Amino acid sequence: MKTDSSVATGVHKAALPLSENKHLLKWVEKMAELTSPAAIHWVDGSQEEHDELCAQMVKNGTFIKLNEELWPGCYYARSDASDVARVEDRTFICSLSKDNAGPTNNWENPFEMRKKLKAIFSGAMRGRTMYVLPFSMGPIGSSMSQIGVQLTDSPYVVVSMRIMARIGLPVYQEIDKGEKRVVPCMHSLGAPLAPGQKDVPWPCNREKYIVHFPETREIWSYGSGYGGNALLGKKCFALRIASNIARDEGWMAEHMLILGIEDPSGEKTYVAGAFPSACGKTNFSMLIPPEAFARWRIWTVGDDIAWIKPDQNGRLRAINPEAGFFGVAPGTSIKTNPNAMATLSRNTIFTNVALTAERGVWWEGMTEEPPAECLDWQGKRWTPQIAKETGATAAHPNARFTAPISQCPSVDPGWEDPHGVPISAIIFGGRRATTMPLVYQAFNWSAGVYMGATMGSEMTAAAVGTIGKIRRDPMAMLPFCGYHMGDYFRHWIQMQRSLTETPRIFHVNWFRRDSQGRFLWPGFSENMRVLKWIVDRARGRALGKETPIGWMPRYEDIEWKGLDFPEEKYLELQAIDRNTWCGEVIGHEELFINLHNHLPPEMIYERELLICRL
Ligand code: SAT
Ligand code: MN
Repeated sequence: MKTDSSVATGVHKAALPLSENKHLLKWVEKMAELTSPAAIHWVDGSQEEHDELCAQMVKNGTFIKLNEELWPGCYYARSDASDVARVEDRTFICSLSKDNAGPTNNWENPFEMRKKLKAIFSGAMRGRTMYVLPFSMGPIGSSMSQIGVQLTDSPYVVVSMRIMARIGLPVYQEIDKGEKRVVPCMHSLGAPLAPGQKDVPWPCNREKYIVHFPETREIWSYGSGYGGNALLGKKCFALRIASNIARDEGWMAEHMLILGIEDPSGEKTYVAGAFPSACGKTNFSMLIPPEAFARWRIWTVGDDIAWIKPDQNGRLRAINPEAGFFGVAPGTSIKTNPNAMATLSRNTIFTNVALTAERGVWWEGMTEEPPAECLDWQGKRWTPQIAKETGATAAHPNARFTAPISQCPSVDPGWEDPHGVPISAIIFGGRRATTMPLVYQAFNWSAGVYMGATMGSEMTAAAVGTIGKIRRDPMAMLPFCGYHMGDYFRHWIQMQRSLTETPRIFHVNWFRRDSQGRFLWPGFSENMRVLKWIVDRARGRALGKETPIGWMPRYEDIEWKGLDFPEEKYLELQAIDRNTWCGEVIGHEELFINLHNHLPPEMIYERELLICRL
């Protein structure tokens, strides 16, 4: 093995270990033996290192540097056409017993899986550099944060993780204190290079494995360089492994945004919200209130993941373990999300969007007028005419921007508070064309857990699968819960016992359609009206009407100033049809039958009560 990194121009000594932790040094050595990289690079997280890695990727064709005048500090990448989203059918939870993974996860015997991994990782990094990438999920030093080290042969992952997490020197210091358990995250693209072999812009392998060992808190990912498959701090660690840690330690690792609502008197209320991937969590977390709410502000803490823990006073507090947004680009515009547009205007990595003639980026929905011509996400010439003829989109529907949260104009001043922010309400939501009203509130905690557990949503492009089909996605955690879903519901039910005050629980649906298929609700900024009712309810100062499914705002309970929304339309939007709902409850059954031997009895009682009320 070479003693210096292939990246090094001799400027920094990336090959020298930056930690003194014996376990870490030994593990790195062992993994290098297994994967046979040409060099080892200890990531320090510096700007110089970042610039070098980017320059190297530009040279290699992985990155195109965007026009510095238009897009300062930004880079453009196109993935392999087969590596564009999370691969749920290749994602495994290898707990010791199959029963612990439950029917909603793919399980493989951990001993068999280790054998398999050993075989495929053997020599997998040949001809490449292995990066040692230490990262902290959550502010460094916070008691709510967790530490991991990712070994990866992808420089794209290193520069992406520099945005998405806290990485580098300060994390080695945390590791060297030896106070916290470090989660080992092994990652290879599975594309070794033979001597003299020319690299491709996006190396990956057709065969993919995204593997979790919950008991030993380990992650092994093979074959993909994209998003949640490869940025292992995100879904693999912060959700699948962290959900296991959280259950054992009495807290919650959730697929939730966190936002703060500030009213004109300066009173601030934080809420957490669970929506499946690509249902507008990012837009919601950066909402700009409509004109009529001139002195209200929405503050963004996070757009994807929340770690929530009871404090000494029995109140839930939440941190966002991430430091960046990995947001869906298509549909993002000055109109739909000006805060996101400002955030991604610099120091951002764009993947699978379109490249314009002036070396800028474009995606469907970014502007009303598409560019006359551009290169699509696969590098092919694209024009509006070609789109009309072939239906080809310029950007892949799961094209993403990777941008630092600190650049978001609505970032909450407390977003890095090591103690987290207090959570007053939890919002569940899905993408539902029918059945689900705009908003309602669960009667109490266990009814709220039932509400979250039975959440359904139409599928999106965030995962490989059938787009548009409704799937039950409990708490938006179906692909992310690292253990038995029935036990997860039980954990939720039990959380109530450690709380002096439970957050109020709500369900929203921005996507209900009328009989002609048109959206009933304008969404976006106008969602502020729903949020205001939620805050007022959580603070005990708004009325609601009792219905079979929960509390609902009457027409007069919503602030309508500045929006012409007739009462009839509101009633259509909020309608609960008893017959349709009976069908809905049968849909709940489908999920519960699968989970029956682990299902907490509260779920059965809540369903029975709901049926009685209907
Ligand atoms: O899991 S990803 O990070 O690729 C995106 C998502 O599904 O939310
Ligand atoms: Mn997500």
